[in-house]
Amino acid sequence: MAETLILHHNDPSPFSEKIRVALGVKGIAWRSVHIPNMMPKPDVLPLTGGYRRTPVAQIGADVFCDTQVILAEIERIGPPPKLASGLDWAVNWWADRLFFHTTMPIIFGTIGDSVPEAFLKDREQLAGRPFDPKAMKAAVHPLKAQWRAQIGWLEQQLQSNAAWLSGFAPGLADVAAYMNIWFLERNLPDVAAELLQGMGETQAWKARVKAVGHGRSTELDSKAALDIAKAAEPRGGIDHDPTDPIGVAPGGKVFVMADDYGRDRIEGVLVAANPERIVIAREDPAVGELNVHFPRAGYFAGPSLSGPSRLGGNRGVGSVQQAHQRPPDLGRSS
Ligand SMILES: N[C@@H](CCC(=O)N[C@@H](CS)C(=O)NCC(=O)O)C(=O)O
Repeated sequence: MAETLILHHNDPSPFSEKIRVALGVKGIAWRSVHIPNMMPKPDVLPLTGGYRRTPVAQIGADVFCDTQVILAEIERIGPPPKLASGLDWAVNWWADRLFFHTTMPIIFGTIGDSVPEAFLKDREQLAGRPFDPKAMKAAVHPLKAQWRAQIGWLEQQLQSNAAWLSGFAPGLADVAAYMNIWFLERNLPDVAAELLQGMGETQAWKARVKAVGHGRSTELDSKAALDIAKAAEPRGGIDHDPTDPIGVAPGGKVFVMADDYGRDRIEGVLVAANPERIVIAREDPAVGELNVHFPRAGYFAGPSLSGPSRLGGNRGVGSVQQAHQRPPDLGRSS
């Protein structure tokens, strides 16, 4: 049971769909906790220390923030073949950032008028700047051409005798690219059909990825997930790289925050930092002691400037109250 992955997700979330399909590729059993698609998220933040984005995963008392580390865990616990080969992680980065930021404004620029005000306000808080469907509307036309250009790369790869972007079996490149097509198609099926015209290999591949499914999931109540965390011990044995640029030894107090949106500052005690991930220890009355894992690409991390450097005797370090602090020196205006 300790190695069962619990996914905190919701149906419309494209990043969640990426993980659901990755679980399908590996064919592993998982537990499904449905979380709100906007704040408040009272049963998520005690696990994450303030990270609010979707999805989040949990294995016992280890919590994984961001699809990069969730995918790395799926790779670790799932059976062969490997999910990631070649430059799949770089493809995943392109799909998360560049392709997603082409897809998302096409959707919200088109349906913006019908999006509830509360959702727009939430996304404004998430982005730290206006979430402006009117500006996105103006960008829809030029972005459609850019979206199709990126689909053209998939089409070329699939024409070169490959059933999958990752090679001979479905893998990370497939689930990452698919996420964006799924997101557009779910919200704007006509636009997706228009932009996929003539992309026959991509359409056939899309059907193959869809047929992979989501693996075997069983529902779990969000409170039960908190209880599972509380009853478990954070796992050990995570490699620390003493040459890591963070320059903090395990046991030092650190912060982690996303570099793009949802830049909530998460505080904790360094467990390990390596090129793949940074793991911090936190404690919260609702869940006890946890390890919280973040990827390195796309996150700032560094020594925490204030406060004690040890977790012991300091319950609530990195607790939800600190979640919305933004260090002025690390803010990005775009
Ligand atoms: N880099 C993150 C991005 C996740 C992300 O942007 N998720 C969206 C939903 S798909 C989100 O968090 N939206 C706000 C929310 O759900 O509260 C990842 O790979 O997990």
